[in-house]
Amino acid sequence: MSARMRRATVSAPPAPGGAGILHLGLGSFHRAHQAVYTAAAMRADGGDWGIIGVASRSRRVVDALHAQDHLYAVATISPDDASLVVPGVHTDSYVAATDPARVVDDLADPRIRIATLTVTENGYSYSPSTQRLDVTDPVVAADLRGADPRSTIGQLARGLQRRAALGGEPISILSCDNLVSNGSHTEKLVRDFLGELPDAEGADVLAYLDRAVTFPSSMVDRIVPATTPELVDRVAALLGVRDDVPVPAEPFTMWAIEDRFAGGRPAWEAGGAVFTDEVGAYEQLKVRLLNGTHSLIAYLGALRGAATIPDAIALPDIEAAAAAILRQEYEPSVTAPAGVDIAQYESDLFSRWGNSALGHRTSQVGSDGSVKLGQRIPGPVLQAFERGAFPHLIALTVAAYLACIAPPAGFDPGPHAAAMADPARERLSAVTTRGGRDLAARAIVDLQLFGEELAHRSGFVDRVGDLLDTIVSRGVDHAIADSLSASGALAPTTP
Ligand code: CS2
Repeated sequence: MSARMRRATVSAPPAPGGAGILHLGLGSFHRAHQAVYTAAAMRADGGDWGIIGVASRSRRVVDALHAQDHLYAVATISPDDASLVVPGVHTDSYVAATDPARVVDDLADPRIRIATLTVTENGYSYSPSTQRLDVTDPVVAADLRGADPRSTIGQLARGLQRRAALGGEPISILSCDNLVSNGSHTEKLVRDFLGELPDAEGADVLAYLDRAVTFPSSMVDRIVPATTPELVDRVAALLGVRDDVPVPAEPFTMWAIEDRFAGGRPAWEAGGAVFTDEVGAYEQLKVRLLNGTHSLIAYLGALRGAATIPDAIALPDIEAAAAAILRQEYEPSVTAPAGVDIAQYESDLFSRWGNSALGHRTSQVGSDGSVKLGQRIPGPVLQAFERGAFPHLIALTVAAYLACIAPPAGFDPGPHAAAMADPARERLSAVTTRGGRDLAARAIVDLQLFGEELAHRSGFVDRVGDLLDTIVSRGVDHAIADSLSASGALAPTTP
């Protein structure tokens, strides 16, 4: 982070009107995105839309927020500017793991009219192979048996069940995670949960859902790296008080939301949110062009020793691979929403990834690939085959992912890959393979990490395996050059 912090804007003290929103997933992204839009909405239009923030397990942010009257700073950072805002919209916070019953109580409280979610792709207990709620997950199974719920879907379902019993006030559940059709996805999983309950328990709630609960979809976008000790010091110097949990974020921010709110909503448009019927198109654009390419940059970058996304995209062959995947493999798979200029969107992406002041780590973007890639790649792969094209760069993304998360014996993917967390790491590492094709088959065919349809594309599976072998035996730069030349894209000239 190089730019000097210049301005601080502190908004009014926390939500004087009280809380109308319960937010599950009190991480950095929520605090730099939805909270900022909500502060703008309340400044413009008032309303009792304060937010009760629920962290899933960690006490760190909750303890700090309690000690700081729920005030914290968002630092907007670019190479030539940096500024602070203090949203001041949280009225309370707690940890779901230590207070699971309270989540149910809050969801049933008629003052709460929206529940928002940023629980990551991994937080939905979705099984790509059965395409429904993963009822074999022990946490979900315990929630179904009636324990205080600990899975997000269990919390929502049990909260809605209680709310139905207490009078059935309208509420909306708004997913803000990078999932295609995140609203209907969440609704389906909640209905799966309720459908597993004995008839007498489930039926009334399902009728309540039909009558008074909506699940709007939304597309969220803002690059939010993890907080560093350096940021904490810089924010303290500017504010003159210590904030233990400031959040760094890029200047760009976007939120496209379907306007279907059962119990009202804040005037989020005051913060620049777009209310639109085209959320699906926004989501596809973002999840494929931004997130899909982001994954490619993160895995290739980590294998090349790059700690951050800007370091990775500064390498000419990774930049060429990013341009090729964007233009040849992701762009043909999307339809731009009205008013969005794809060429401009793509050129903005390169500046956003290149924001060297942010320090967004390859290990952060590369984490949880087994769940993230399932949102980002299967649609574009299948669409490429329909067009008669072969998605070489998407195959390279998966090969690089496997090289990072399940490195074959004797291959060291380096420290940035080792720092990537992934729920499938153990399942993938446990396989003894005779080579890349075996490992690719294990991930794509046996575990169906990326859904059922890709499992039948043996040409794709084999190509992933072969690229993985190339990474291991000849190096990632050879695999990049091979994919670029196979896709007909020009490889950069090496000095
Ligand atoms: C990233 C996203 O970690 C990742 O997988 O692609 O978190 C990305 O930074 C955000 O979606 C940007 O809105």
